[in-house]
Amino acid sequence: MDNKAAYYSLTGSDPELGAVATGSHIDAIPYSGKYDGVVGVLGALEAINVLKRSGFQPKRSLEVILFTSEEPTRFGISCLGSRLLAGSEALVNGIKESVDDQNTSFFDAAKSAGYVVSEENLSTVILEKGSYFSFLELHIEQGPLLEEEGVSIGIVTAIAAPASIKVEFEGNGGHAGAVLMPERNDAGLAAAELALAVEKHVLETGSMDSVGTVGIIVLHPGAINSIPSKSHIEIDTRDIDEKRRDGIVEKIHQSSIDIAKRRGVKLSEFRIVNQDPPAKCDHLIINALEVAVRQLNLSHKMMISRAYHDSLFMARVSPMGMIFIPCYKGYSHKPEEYASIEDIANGVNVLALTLAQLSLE
Ligand code: HGY
Ligand code: MN
Ligand code: MN
Ligand code: MN
Repeated sequence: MDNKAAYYSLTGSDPELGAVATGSHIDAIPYSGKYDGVVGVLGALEAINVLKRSGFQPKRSLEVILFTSEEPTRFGISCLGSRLLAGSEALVNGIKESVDDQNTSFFDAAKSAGYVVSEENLSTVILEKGSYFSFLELHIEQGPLLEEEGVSIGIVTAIAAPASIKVEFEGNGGHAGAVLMPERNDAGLAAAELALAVEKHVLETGSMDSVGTVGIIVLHPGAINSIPSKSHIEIDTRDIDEKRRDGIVEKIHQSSIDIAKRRGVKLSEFRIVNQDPPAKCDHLIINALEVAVRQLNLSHKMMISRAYHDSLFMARVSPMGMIFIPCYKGYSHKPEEYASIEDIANGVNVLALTLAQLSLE
């Protein structure tokens, strides 16, 4: 695999063999923390440095990948870089229209960050299946279990299936004083009702693994004394069970149609931005991780990842594994996010030992 996707590497004695890669992302959602993703990028660099400093000679090359735009907040789709690497032709086409909230296109943003990419050559980013022998990502848990149970390392067995939906309602709007209640078709109330419907459909599954969030509701014109004539809602729903998650998406769609009808508003958009399958972690990598945690005498537990990661898409290119470390009260996607230097060091040591094992396979 040539180095265009790898910014840092340790060449193997047999560089023709599929490399072992590791990495994560450094972008973050607004008003959030400093550890989500970054631990997996700096940790990858340090793990390879540790192996270099120790004079370790891998058979398979080791590569670090820094994925762009893992968070959906800038260009409207999650894991943009790893999706492209994993071969999403739909994204190759869709990304051409994408602009951020400063009206900067993806290509302009990529060029200003030094990437040499254009509409013509974007497809060349796509990796052949099997381009890597394995891919491994170190990440904070973004949940409370490891800290609560006093466990040092999480060995991830599977990553939950995420879906995101954009909905728009339109009504007549009008004067907040002069339009009497029976005359109204309030797009804002339609959005509010849909948000509660999302919660209802998620809870209805009866499974703790089903989650749903309405993180964005925008009302137009956004004046206290004007009835919303437009509402824009963004919904995130996930489950480790894909079928159950798809059932939630279907019910949300049906509720959008029913609410629009009942309230006399127009459902002007119902767009599923992504509806991804879950991913299973590879047994060879899980076993290598268990060997590493035992060698380091670290407590560990098998667990699923409720957050999605670039690994969810790298699993489409090569066998994948993830290492979790505890984070303070499980906080993430908020400024209080924190991981201790000891926990990060544990994660990097497990990563280095596992990369070394896999590179000798
Ligand atoms: O939302 C997620 O699961 C990830 O942290 N971006
Ligand atoms: Mn995140
Ligand atoms: Mn992340
Ligand atoms: Mn075990």
